Amino acid sequence: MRRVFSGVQPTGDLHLGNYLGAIRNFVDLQEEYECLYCVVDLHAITVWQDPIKLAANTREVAASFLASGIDPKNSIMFNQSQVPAHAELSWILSCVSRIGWLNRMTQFKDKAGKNRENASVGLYVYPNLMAADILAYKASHVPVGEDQKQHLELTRDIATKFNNDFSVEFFPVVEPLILGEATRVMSLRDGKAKMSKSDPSDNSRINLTDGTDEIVQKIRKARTDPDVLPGPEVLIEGDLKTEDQNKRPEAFNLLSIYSALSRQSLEETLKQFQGMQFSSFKDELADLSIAKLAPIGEEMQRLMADPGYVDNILQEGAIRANNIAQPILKEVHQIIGFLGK
Ligand code: AQP
Repeated sequence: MRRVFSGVQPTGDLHLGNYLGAIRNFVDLQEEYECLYCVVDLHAITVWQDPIKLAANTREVAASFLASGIDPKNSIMFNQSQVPAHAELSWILSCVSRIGWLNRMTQFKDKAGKNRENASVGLYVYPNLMAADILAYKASHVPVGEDQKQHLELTRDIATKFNNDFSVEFFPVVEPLILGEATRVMSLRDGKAKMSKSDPSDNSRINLTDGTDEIVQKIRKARTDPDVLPGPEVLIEGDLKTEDQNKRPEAFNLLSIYSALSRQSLEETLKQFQGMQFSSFKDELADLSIAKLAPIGEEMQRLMADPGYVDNILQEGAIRANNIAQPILKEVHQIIGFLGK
């Protein structure tokens, strides 16, 4: 069975990183796999969310799925809290997962920061819930950005331990799908920091709902360096040499974004712009970004103005998702030895 599961948190300000690292790949995979795409609201509340904004952000993520090209008749689109199997299986998997494993998760360290003692327990066990999201559907493939790779490795460890503990071949060992030329889009203000919703600077990211002027301004203001654009000599077997990457992180971030948006290899982009000044390249990047993103932003605005339509799609998706997850959860109960029908 080739089944895809992935999710996006409704934490506001969806950005180009979410699009290139995840949502655009969701669209591409629809033809080949049975796909479930989830607005992971249970994950969102691991840090405080204003209830009114959470509901609006949930619709925004759903609108971004639809506007990017997810077909809700074909793929299953829903919000996580509407399918109880996620929370239930998460508890069971929390009893399989080990504290030592969670202690190694870098995202918790980054998000909890120095205030670790005051972070929610939910933030700490977030990866167990993510494992439950995937395994509740026995998904075989998970498209994500590179930042989620470690959590997926944990999902594999949890699935393997469950199978070993109960001497079954029940959960699949999932494969991450980290696709495209921009699997880790970096901040426009700092080429060493991930483009992120929670960055306080709006200029650090291109939001999917940004208009043409905002896109142009943010790209013009994006941090660069004084040198002209490099050529393909910075590649070794198609990959960027680490020393070059470390020397000019902002330059390569913009070049990777261009490659991903134009669906061409980094090598082709380097050949195209070799020796050019950044000011001219930024004009090209702005034009391309507007051509690719503005129609999505406009369609998102249109959909968000019709919450009833979006809510219906999510509700229907939740029924279909529940129909897949419930029998799997029932089997899990039997394997564990829980009494019941
Ligand atoms: N910068 C990025 N480059 C490539 N992919 C990215 N993703 C996130 N940021 C980038 C991918 O988007 C999907 C959904 O992410 P999420 O919203 O569920 O969680 P996140 O990774 O925590 O996203 P943010 O923007 O960094 O949010 P905050 O600031 O709230 O932590 C995932 O597949 C992710 O890999």
